[in-house]
Amino acid sequence: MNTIETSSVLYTHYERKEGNQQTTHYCPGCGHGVIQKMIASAIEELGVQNRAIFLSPVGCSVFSYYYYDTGNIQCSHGRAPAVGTGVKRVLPDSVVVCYQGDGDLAGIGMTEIIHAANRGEQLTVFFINNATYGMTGGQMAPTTLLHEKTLTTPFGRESERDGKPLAMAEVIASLDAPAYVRRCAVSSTKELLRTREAVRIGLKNQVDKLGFSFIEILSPCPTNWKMSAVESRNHIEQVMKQFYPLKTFVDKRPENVCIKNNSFPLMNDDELLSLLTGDLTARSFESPVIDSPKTITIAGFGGQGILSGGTLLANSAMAHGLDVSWLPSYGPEMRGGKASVTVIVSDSSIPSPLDEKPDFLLAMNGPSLQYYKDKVKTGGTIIVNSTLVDDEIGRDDVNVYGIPATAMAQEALIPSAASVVMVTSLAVLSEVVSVFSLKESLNASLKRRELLDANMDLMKTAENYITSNFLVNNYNKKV
Ligand SMILES: Cc1ncc(C[n+]2csc(CCOP(=O)(O)OP(=O)(O)O)c2C)c(N)n1
Ligand code: SF4
Repeated sequence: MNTIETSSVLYTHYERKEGNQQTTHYCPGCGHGVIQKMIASAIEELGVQNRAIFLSPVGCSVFSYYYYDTGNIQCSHGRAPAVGTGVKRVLPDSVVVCYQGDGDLAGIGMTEIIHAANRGEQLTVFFINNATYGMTGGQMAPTTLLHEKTLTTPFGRESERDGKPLAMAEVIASLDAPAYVRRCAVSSTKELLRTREAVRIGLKNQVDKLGFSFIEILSPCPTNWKMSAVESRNHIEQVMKQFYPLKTFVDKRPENVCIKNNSFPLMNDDELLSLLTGDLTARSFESPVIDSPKTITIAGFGGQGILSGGTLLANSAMAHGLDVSWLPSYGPEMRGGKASVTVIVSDSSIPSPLDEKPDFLLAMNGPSLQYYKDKVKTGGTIIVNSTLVDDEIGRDDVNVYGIPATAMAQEALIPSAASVVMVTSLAVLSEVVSVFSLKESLNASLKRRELLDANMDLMKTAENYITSNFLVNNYNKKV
């Protein structure tokens, strides 16, 4: 019988989750898991487990120390090259693995990485470029492609407003000190084999005290790209690789000729636009009357589309020309953990995104209702997902409405769209945004176009339900 064994550098049991100690916390199809396995195997092959120190970043890979049976340090956001510099100078025989995402390395940590590379520190840096802030729900990263839609660029990244994508391997290769700079991908078997080779070379360079090695790896984030695992690998092959060419930029190993390529063969806006589809034009609508800022909290568990519901609401309010803040709160898991988002909409500037007393609570499950119900302002509104919530509210100073959001979304075969039902209900019951602008915003920003019709139908169903149950000749009827 064939068995697939993991590396001995990885723990056999991950202590983090009782009852689920054999799987990592990464989403299916994520690149982090396969890359981390390659790094572990290379450490094992090089026989340096007892000298290896893994520097975990802030980002989806924050929990790497639960997986690597090596020395471990969890660094502040973006600071792995600075921490690594300190470790390496105190322990010159250690083998330091800096593992960083694009938000971590090319965003908040840009200073640290440039100076460590420029000093030629004896480090191996793995730069996982998934072109998004994965852990925080898919905001634009410095590496996000032009015209790519993200949570913070719902109509696509624009160079005039957001700058062009940062090609980090080219930037690092423009410095004199680095010993090895290469860009790889984990998008096909062929590229996986090349990446495995690059990972091994990068770590061996450190063992041989050859200098600073930088390996950028194009890596899928199916969850935030809103693609299947296969689609996200194709996206790397067909779109990302054209902007981020896979090549060795610098290789100063004695057996190799030094290759240095400072040209930037990047695509221009039009070339990129031709690769990406979608309506990029933001629309504006007549503004609803908002006499004072309104705070809406949507709360439930990960997987109910909480953050997307908040985004839809925020985009829609922006399309009305209103000022908006969007503040998510969730655990590191993308599925199952507590999740909430607070959106504030206002016709004047919003001094702070923090408001613990919402005007509207959209409670997607029982625990979130219990947690937030007493925080809702007097005169405010609570809309509950009546499929999952039948708890007593215990307040007579707020308006309460119920709608079977989960059941409706399941019936429409888009179970993760329960929040769309809730947000539509809010639009029907309040002046915060209009159902029309919700629909237009969804149309403009939905990446999975094949689900557009089902979402539109679901909104209509929710609108009809609220209108017929609560508004037609019966305004005060509540649950
Ligand atoms: C100082 C600080 N700023 C911001 C954050 C919020 N934050 C957590 S992870 C993250 C981005 C991570 O993105 P990336 O580095 O690309 O890694 P990924 O999650 O995609 O693997 C941000 C901004 C934080 N935790 N600490
Ligand atoms: S959100 Fe993206 S980067 Fe994070 S674990 Fe999931 S697929 Fe991976």
